[in-house]
Amino acid sequence: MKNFAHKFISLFMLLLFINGCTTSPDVLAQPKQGDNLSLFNGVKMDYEHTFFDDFSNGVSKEYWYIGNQAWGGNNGGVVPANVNYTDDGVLVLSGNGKYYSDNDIRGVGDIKDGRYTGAALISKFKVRSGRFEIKMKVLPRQGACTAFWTYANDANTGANHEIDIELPGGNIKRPVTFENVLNTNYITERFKQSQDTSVSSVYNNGQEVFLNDGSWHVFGFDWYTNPEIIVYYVDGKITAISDVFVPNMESRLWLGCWFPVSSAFVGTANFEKDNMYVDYVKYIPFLDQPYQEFDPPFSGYALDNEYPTTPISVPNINKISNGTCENLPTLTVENENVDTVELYGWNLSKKLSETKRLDEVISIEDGVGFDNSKALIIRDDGLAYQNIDSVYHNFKFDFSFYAKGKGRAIVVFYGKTTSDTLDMQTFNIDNENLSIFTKELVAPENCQSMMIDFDTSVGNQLLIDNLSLLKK
Ligand SMILES: [Ca+2]
Ligand SMILES: [Ca+2]
Repeated sequence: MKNFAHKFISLFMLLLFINGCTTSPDVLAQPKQGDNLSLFNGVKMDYEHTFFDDFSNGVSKEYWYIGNQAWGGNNGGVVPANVNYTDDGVLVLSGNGKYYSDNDIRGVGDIKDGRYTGAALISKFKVRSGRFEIKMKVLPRQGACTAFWTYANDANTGANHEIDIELPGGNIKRPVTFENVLNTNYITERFKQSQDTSVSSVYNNGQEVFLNDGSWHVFGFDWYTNPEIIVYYVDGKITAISDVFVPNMESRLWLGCWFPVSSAFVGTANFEKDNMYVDYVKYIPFLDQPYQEFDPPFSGYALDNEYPTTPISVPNINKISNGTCENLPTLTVENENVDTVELYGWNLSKKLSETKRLDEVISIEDGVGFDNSKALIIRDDGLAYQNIDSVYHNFKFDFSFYAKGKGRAIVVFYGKTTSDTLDMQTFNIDNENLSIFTKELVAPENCQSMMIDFDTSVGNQLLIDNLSLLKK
């Protein structure tokens, strides 16, 4: 607690002395994890200088730079092509994962083919002590870091003043999970405090919270410099408090999603494409809080003609990667010893009993699928499956696919590991013409991930195409 308790007691005595017994005790109470957010210690908001952007006019050139730069290595950076907005005022920031294959986005990091590219906005204005808030839907898959942060880096002094909200959590208290949020504040890259909080645990009634549930959540922090304290919150509940390594330099405000591939600190991006959505960003400075004047140096941003100019509609993201099979290349393997190939999200494999080469029991063929497009064909003891991470209790999906021939689709829901099977559902397929199969799926209690698996049997063949798993 450093000397905070000490300062607090002196201040308390002083206020008692000044105000007698009229001071409301909850103003003086030190904030605690799980408390409702309230202003601390009588600090006042500078409402006159409130910043609020609900993105109803798209992405403002007056307020925001659009990031066009990379950091962290082994990724494609953040690029303007991944920034969009809807006509009802939602900022759409896209992330392209490990299985991205559309070839229409170029990376600006050391990976250039569009994989591991995210999106970020950076404030043109400077911020300091105050309340910072964002209402958003996080990018709901592992491997992409959804973040909201203040940042000021002075290469001359080594100062790195930064306050971060990052998702998913689980960086410290493994596993990586959207049940947790990570809150970190820095004054240099080394001097920092990170707190990894299970959000359910801050609710007294023990309600489950999965921050990638597709609902809007409000994330933020109150940054005080006198006394030095940061109060982080989610949906009005305090998730973490820090009174060490509290920044005081003027900073810029950042928001976005990016791919920390080399550190894998938010897991692996085993998906094709997904989005983060932002309803609004709000910043209200605090009055009478000290700060150090600073001009955060900045480079690597979009040109004016790279800002989005036409709204898009909110896409319903297919959790299955390359479900249309259109970008899958022809499968060829060197010899019969190759038993699994990972192809843009598809794990193409064969049972132990199968002695044929993998490319004899699995093929990708043109002209045979939906509307004469490409499809995946499984023969004999071949099998094809995909894993989908971050699927939690009561998540509902519309699952559908086209199939022809004889075989099975099996949906498996897993707990903490893939040896912990919670529920399994089987679709039996036996039809000569391409037919659609649909079902609503609901994730059971304790669920963490799911698998969709297709197989057939010796002497038989199963064709599949247009697979889709849409979260409801
Ligand atoms: Ca909005
Ligand atoms: Ca197809």
